[in-house]
Amino acid sequence: MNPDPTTVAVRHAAAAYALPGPITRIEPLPGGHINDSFVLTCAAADDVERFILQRINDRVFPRPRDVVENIHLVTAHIRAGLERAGVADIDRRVLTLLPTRDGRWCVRRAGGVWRLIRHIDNARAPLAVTDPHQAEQAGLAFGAFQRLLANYDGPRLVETIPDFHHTPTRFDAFDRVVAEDPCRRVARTRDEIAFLRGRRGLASVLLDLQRQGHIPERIVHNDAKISNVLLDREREEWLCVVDLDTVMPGLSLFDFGDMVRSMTSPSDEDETDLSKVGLQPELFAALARGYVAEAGGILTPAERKHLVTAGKLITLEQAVRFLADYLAGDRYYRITRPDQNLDRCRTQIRLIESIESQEAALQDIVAKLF
Ligand code: GN1
Ligand code: MG
Repeated sequence: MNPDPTTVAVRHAAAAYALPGPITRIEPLPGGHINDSFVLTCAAADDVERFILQRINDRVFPRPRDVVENIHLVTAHIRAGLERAGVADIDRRVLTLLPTRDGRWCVRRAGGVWRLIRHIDNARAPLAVTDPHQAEQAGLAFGAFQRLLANYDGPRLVETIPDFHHTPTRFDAFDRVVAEDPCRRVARTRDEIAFLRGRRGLASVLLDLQRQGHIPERIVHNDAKISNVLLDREREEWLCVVDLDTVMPGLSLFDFGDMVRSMTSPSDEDETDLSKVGLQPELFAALARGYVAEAGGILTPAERKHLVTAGKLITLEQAVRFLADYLAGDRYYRITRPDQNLDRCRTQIRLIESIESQEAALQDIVAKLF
């Protein structure tokens, strides 16, 4: 039997690396919307070793070399900080990007650009938050990530996707696709379009604060969702954050906002039963507690003040992005069923409504943390 083309491509890319032994298993790693990821199991001296080999989507990241260079700079800085702090088990507390045989951070093979990282065993990344403990752990993980990078002093990271969290620009792109309506989907999404446009005033709030000098540029993750947090499988405690593709200069509030978006409703991003979607104050409180415990010390007064606003804003931005992609014909986010991007947009809208209806109570929760 001939191996399928994907297996051939994976093996071809893997051959660029000095693995400890022959590959005994290749499994796709599900979850992401953008890249293709595979878990490789290799025979090693007396056991097996696992790795994650990923093909970077170069429609989304046109300069994959910049992506891996950013990841190298950031993980090396975090590793050094953990070493100085005497943290145990460092290989489980930060990703390890592995070089090719000729010392590069990625390799072009089989029509794609690939990179390899060490797999962290006995860990899992939840798809949705189920209880406050998990929300707190995720807050700690991303808070620590920001704290460890606050004293980064290397070369400025490349903006691999310019204006990634520039919400007004996202709205402009959305307007263009609504006007064009290439798939004739506007008529059936009038309500969603009106909802999002009604909140356009929110789009520039954080960027205005940055322009006025109230919130600083930092190095942030930019995709701070629950499925990018690794928890130890037995202890259910945070280990590190993963998926560092979009680590770039940005605002701390982009990450906190994405956490609110993805960690305060115990539902999947594409849930179709909207009665299951809504911000639960206990999850929000646990998330904010964890985040502030790690990152509180680096936050400016304006960053502290806008934590709730950030949640609403990043959820709005994500709704705009999902709906824009739905209207464009699902060209950016991978889908596994029709209307999935519309469903994703609807969960975000439901969440915005839920945040709006509880805003004062959420502000009280935050105020008590400082
Ligand atoms: C995308 O591929 P994935 O799932 O890590 C997206 C994020 C979105 C997220 C929504 C490069 O991330 O911005 O917030 O989906 N990444 C990119 O789930 O666009
Ligand atoms: Mg991502």
